[in-house]
Amino acid sequence: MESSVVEKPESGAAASSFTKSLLLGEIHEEMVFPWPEPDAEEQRKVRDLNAKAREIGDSIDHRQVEEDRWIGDDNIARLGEAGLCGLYVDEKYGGQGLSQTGYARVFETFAQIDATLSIILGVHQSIGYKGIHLFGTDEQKERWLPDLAAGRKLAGFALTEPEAGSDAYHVRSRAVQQPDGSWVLNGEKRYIGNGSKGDVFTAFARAEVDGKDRHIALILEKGMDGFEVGERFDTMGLRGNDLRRLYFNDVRVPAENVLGEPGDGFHIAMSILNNGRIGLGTGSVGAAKKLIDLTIDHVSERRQFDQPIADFELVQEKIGWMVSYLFGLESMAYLTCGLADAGVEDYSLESAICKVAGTEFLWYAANRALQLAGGEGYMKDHPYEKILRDIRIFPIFEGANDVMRCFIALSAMKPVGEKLSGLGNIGLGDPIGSIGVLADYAAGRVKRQVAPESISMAHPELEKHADAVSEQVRELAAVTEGLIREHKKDVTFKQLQQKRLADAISDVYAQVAVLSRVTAIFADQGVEPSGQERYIADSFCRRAAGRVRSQLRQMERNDDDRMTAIAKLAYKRGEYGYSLFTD
Ligand code: MYA
Repeated sequence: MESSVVEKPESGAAASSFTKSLLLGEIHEEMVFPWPEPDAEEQRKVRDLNAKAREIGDSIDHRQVEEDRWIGDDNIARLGEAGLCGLYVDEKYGGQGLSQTGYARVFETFAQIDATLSIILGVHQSIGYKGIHLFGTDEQKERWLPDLAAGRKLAGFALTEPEAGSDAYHVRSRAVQQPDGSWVLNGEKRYIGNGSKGDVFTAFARAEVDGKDRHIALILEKGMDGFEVGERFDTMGLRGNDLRRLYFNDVRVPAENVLGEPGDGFHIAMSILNNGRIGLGTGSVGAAKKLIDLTIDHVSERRQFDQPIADFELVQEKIGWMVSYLFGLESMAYLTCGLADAGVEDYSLESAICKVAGTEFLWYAANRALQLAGGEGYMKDHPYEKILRDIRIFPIFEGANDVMRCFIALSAMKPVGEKLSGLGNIGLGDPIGSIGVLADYAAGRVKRQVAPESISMAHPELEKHADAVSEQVRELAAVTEGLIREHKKDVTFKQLQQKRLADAISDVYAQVAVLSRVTAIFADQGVEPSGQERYIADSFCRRAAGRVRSQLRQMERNDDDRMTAIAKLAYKRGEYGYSLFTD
């Protein structure tokens, strides 16, 4: 697990992850205050790149891309020449050298242009060659990054297999080391973006390393003997995304194509995905902005019952919800970019939170935007149906949202076990085992020393919300301990409780992000002139606090047993099984 440590100045206590420390009842506010301001020079660069992206994007017929099922090699070349294929790559390799924040800000623009374009460029940079950037040797970077950054070559990310989707650990592809140090790879991948267009793929396989069954990350190149690009998938949306099967038949991979150390493959895959998931969060921010803009135009112009439909309360409520929720989402997505830019290595939970919250918000926002567009929204000559088709996969790929929720909850519980390691034999690499020890410990009623913490760095005008968040963190810590005490090791099977915990953590993190951002806005513009931001922040925090309360309450009082029993009975019947009268 990633383990960068940020020192807490006052107490000397350290946190490896802001969000993980919340379940310990700790708020390491120095990690999230002050708000991470983007660098001025980089802002100029980003504006320039965004203008080029819009110019190219406007010249592409995105419906035609659906028909052609590819954006066109000429357009890839143009995007590359404009510097849009190597956004974070070091300038010495021909890239733009953007930070995570700058990268995300350009991806917002891609998302406003078109989802297929975003995904082709996202597969390429967010995950395709990210591993080379993060883990590559100087030689590997020099060999591959210049062509990839210039768009002369495209990259892909080959993790998913027929039998290993969410359960990525259990990939079946296998690499076997040869006496000359090279590896021979066999296996099959599926749903691989840029499949037949990609020249360079980061692929993952099992491998025996030092007598242990581990994972390895390999850089594959088009044209390697035995590397076969398979059939293309026909998809609901993102129809220009070249999604393929890949087959590896005795592919000989030279030792210099191994990424990182053999054995570290799973860690490398997860690190790439942690980074990629932020991109999906900030991409969702960009796409949602476009939807809000389209919807405001429509409701302002469309008249019914003798007035613009914008004047109806039921319309205003939808727009108000979209704007305030997006402000919260944007705040937490860019706070997470700030964590990555500050060198906090473990932002795994925050990026998963952004992925889940972003992709679900975008889905509901697109659905509401289509609803407000009325009959027109359903028509193919309007943008909504394509947007809905294109974004439907977002809650599924890069970590299915339910799986991400369980990951968030279980990973957030892990530091509780780590904190107690001095008190018992707790395996820190085994969160589940740790929970068992913790349960015994909690049942033994040993008193933990958890210093109640609060937010002190928010602007005084935001004190009410800061206090509310501090209280929610205390409740989160208490509820988590209660959960573990009640279920002991079985807490790993309590997915409904994990979901509630994950959603509560997400809403606490979002409130913190909003407080940090608005504190910076107050400092910059003054409180009075920031009335609108204050109003939005106030509404967002109130609603988020309400959701946290509701999740925590449902942990005590719910009908989970009934719901799971109804499902099991339905499985037994093998069908719904009821009708007014039989056919
Ligand atoms: S690419 C394919 C995406 N696939 C996935 O995301 C797979 C999902 N599965 C997983 O993430 C893992 O298997 C889970 C863990 C989470 C389920 N960071 O025992 P474990 C460590 C760091 O819990 P499992 C695609 O879709 C963990 O601590 N470490 O593992 C294309 C432990 O380490 P240690 C992590 O139960 C999309 C070890 O691993 C992480 O098997 C294209 C084992 O952990 C982590 N996150 O499952 C998108 N997780 O032993 C393009 C686990 O040391 C987008 N670990 O304690 C472009 C954007 C464009 C935007 C456009 C908008 C319009």
